[in-house]
Amino acid sequence: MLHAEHLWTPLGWQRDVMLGQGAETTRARFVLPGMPDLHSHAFQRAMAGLAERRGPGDDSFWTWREAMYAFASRIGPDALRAIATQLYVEMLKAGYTRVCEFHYLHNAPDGKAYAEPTTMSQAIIEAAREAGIGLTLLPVLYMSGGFDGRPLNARQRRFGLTLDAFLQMVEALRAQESAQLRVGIALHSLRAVPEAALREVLASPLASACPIHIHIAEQIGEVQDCLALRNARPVRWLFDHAEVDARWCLVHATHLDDGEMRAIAHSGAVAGLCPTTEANLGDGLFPLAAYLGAGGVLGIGSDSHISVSPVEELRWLEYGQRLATRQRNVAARSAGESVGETLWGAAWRGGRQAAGVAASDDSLRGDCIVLDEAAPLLAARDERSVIDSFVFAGNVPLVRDVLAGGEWVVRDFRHRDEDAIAARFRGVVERLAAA
Ligand code: NGQ
Ligand code: ZN
Repeated sequence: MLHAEHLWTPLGWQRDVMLGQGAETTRARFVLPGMPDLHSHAFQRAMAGLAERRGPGDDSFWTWREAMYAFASRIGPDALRAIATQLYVEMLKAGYTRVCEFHYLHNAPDGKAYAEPTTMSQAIIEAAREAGIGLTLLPVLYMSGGFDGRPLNARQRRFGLTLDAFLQMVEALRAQESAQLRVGIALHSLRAVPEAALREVLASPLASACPIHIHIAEQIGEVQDCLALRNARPVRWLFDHAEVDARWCLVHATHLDDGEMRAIAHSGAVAGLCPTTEANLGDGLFPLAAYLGAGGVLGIGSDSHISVSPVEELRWLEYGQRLATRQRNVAARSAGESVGETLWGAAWRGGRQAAGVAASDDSLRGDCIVLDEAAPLLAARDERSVIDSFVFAGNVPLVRDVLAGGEWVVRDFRHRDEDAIAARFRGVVERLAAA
């Protein structure tokens, strides 16, 4: 059991709360709800830092994507499992207690389906189970290589599924659902899912009551292509062709006009923001202040995993706005409101929604993190200041213990199996580097 002297909830601080199970009671000064990571491509963690060298011309999202495709083509199920397990341990230690895995690496490297089509999904499920992180698995539908419906290129064939194969995969995975495993669906992007397929998926009973995620309007190039071929901007087109509601998570949603921004905010859908990846890939800046002003729901994801840290995502979410507007405390809406608390609470609630799990008091108690009250940075911090110090000033790990799904997976900064998991990861990455 854990005795939390101060437990933060989106409704405010609670005093003297008992959490977790077990006979022995430990004490903690500051406890926060664990953050959901609403957007992950786990395999990309193993190439973090390997695409930061200039190529022959100007680099962009699209040149990064070529490097990513080349890397993806070498990942089989064992490598995926080892990489994802290590990543999920790192997530837990950083304060994420649940992950939405936007999973499109379905087929074998030669592009053919595995004899057991869910082989790669199974690797993700096992990784999450071994790490002890909650998983919302989002099998991805990926059918075409552009807005014009062109076929997949050689490197994209690994991602491709027919509509029937996709629905069968969702159904097979759904049979495994539990408290720690939810299965939603994802449409890779408007580029990758033709209109007719979009309509059919959304009409399927398999999509009726689960999270639905899609990459949208991340790059200006996509907005231009969509305008040219479909006569509408991507977010507008989506709202004109689908009932976008609270089941949906619009990942990135970077390039919005005012009407699109309002449409998302009023729909109750989650804007899935991934600030460190969006910065790394040169995507652009989400209109945060206007969106919060319109009552929009948001959550955060680590996406390419160039960084694995909820505080760094939130920090960059706020700092992007400060740099662009030359103002401070942009995410806080009223006098006296803390930016750190506002963002932690908003991203927790929106993240739970995007993950398809309840955001109740109860759910909070099974997924929470204990801050290191002995850290010099937290000296003389109290209920009013601790979350801002954690979010903005932590440069060393401040997450001491982590409870995920009601179990202690991190104690005293150590994950229960971190050495074996890291050794296996190292072996896989060394083999990939040597190949
Ligand atoms: C992905 N990642 O699917 O991994 C994408 C790149 C694409 C981001 N958008 C590929 N950050 O969008 O076509
Ligand atoms: Zn993504």
